[in-house]
Amino acid sequence: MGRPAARSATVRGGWLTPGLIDCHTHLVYAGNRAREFEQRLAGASYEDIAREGGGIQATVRATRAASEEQLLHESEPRLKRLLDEGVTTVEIKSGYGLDTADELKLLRVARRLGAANAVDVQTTLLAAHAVPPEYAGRAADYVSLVCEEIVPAAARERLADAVDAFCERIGFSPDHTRRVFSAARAAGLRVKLHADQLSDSGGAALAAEFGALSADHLEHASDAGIAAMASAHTVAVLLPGAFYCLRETKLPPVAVLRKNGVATAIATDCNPGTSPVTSLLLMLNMACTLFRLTPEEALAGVTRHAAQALGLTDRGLLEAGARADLVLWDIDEPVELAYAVGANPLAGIVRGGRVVRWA
Ligand code: DI6
Ligand code: FE
Repeated sequence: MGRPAARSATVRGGWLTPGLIDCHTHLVYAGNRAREFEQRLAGASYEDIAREGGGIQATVRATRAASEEQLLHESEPRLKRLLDEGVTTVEIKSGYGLDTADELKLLRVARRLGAANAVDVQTTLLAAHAVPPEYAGRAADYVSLVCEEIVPAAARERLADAVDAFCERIGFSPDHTRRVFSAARAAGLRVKLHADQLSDSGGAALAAEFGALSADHLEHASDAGIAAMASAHTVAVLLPGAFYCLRETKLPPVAVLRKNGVATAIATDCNPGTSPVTSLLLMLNMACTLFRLTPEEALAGVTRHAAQALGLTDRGLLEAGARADLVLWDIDEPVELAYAVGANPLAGIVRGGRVVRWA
């Protein structure tokens, strides 16, 4: 049970940060894709595996077959691992159902996870993640289903806070993405985009054109795309876990993001294929080690800028009037949060002004 922070807790030494925010996850899914890890070690690429019916489609089969209870049961341990490191707000995407009933099932599980745990869950409908097998070769028809049925249903049932799409040569084209975004706009939902992860598909500029909350991945984004994001105040979400697991060599354009003053967030991208990651602190380290962010930039990436990537203005900062979502860390200097690998210096969590964990 929570208790009022001020009365019951005496803050010893250490540092307080805002509650951490993981603004990009796909943590609700069923099944296991550890075998693909072995296939990739043996030389297969992520795209090869996807083209052969593995990858996202393998998780879609397992997720469709799972009941809502099973899905909840399989997903909750992943969420709990994030919470163990001070996450108090998490975004969860659908995208492994790919039909109306199963996409809504996934979003309902995400909402239930939020109700049952000490965390705020923001849900994102990612029905445009892959073309399901029953629409093979008919991507445009599947996009029609997404626009005419799935987006309106998710909005009507208030199950989605935003809409996302995977704009990529193995995902959806810019034209298809535009249709999905127009449907989202008609339903009154903000958009986000998986943009320019594997190739420059013009995703960053497309996200900006629709005033997206964020454009995510961005390894291959062009300078013009980044400039457009700056004008639209679209947040860049960098995902070092996927970069690392895919052994990507093309770095996201961090210098260009800085030069254009684009707010930059960091997230786990927790998913069974490209980022089986449930440690946001590890992402802080990787954002610094791999992408050369400063520890201060990385910390802003999981607090203030992550809140912005979700369109949340009431959190992510320590200031009067903000939600009292706080984490107490047993550290001497903030840089330690990004410096150490495998250490978890969490000493306490306050959520909405109530102590929910005290070591
Ligand atoms: N980009 C990603 O990194 C994940 N989805 C996406 O659009 C990968 C999802 C998976 O492989 O299951
Ligand atoms: Fe993702």
